[in-house]
Amino acid sequence: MPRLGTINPMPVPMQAQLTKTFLSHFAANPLITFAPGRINLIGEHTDYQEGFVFPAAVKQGIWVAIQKNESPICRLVSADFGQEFSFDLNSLAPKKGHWANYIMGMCALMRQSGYEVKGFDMVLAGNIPVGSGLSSSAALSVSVGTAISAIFDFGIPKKNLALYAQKSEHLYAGVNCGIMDPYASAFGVEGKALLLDCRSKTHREIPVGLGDYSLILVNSKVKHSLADSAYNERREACEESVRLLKTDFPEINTLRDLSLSELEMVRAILPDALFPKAKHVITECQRVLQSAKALQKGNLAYFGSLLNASHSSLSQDFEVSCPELDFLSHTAQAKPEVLGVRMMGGGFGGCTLNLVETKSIEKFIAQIQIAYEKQFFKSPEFIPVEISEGARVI
Ligand code: GAF
Repeated sequence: MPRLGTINPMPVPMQAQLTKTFLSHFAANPLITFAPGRINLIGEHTDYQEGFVFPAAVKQGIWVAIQKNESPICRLVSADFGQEFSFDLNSLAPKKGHWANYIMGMCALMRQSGYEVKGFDMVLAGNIPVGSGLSSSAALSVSVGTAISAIFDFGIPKKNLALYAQKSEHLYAGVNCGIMDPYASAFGVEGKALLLDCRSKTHREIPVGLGDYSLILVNSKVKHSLADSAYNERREACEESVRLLKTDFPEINTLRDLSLSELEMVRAILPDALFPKAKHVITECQRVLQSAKALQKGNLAYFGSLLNASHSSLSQDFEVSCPELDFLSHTAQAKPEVLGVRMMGGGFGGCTLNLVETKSIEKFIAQIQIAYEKQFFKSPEFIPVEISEGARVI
């Protein structure tokens, strides 16, 4: 079995723990894979409208240990949950809310594409902070896909793994997500963000040079229970706008195909609830392209202002923020050592992404912590961002 070179090996305690857990449940040494979570510099709720996004892989992620077991049964152990689960490859059906759905979904999608997935034993472990919105589900699916492809020598291209992970999330978890998260997990590059065109599904790597500034995530530690259904509703709202706008613009396929001035020309076509959401998608796509240019020119002040504008648009026009994220953004935006802040990911909880002067980070952490605790009676979590490599066999 070819094993790819070791890049950024997983922390030894994690690797040792995974191998130990594997050996205590199954015989023989497993093959190990890793796939990271992701941040998104800018470009939210644009991927499912075939727009632009600007994500990057992070150092935290999901490890998978796997071996074949010459049967139709897949036996799983989650080291984090201390749980076991098994399923038969001949009767794959989602089990509401279960973590094993992501593994079953990947198997189902691979088999539908003609790959003869057979039984395996698998142990899973991860270090993505819970509820942070760093996309642990995409990391899980991509790590599992990488592992299955490697032990059965399928050689599945990364793009296909990302597409299976997206489809698996639709069919097995009920979230009609876009391609961004699994794509970033699969293709991530150390020190670079991916300027991804979600229509062509191709990307350009853009170095993230931040000079005297650093990126830090502030985890609000909230996840609102209706987040998944609200996400699907936002996607449907965009699709409804496209259906209505096609009367005047028959050539458009998604909101990405429209400029803001075109949208404003036909404002009356859209109900009041839909217009600001369509406006968000169109302006956010522009902000992504402007951000990539700003980063390439080293214009961090402008990049920061685009982050702030993205937050306002997500909060006021797209309505996917929440009081905790608005508070964290507004409090941080008011600080002179902060160039820009916005909520990150699907919304309704998770993290803000902050561009902060490196030498002032300790002060920033102390002040945000006090302010957040005073307002919400809970502590936020601060997560430094290290832009890292994508999925790999270890
Ligand atoms: C979630 C989804 F999974 C992504 O596809 C994307 O739409 C994001 O929310 C919002 O930008 O992470």
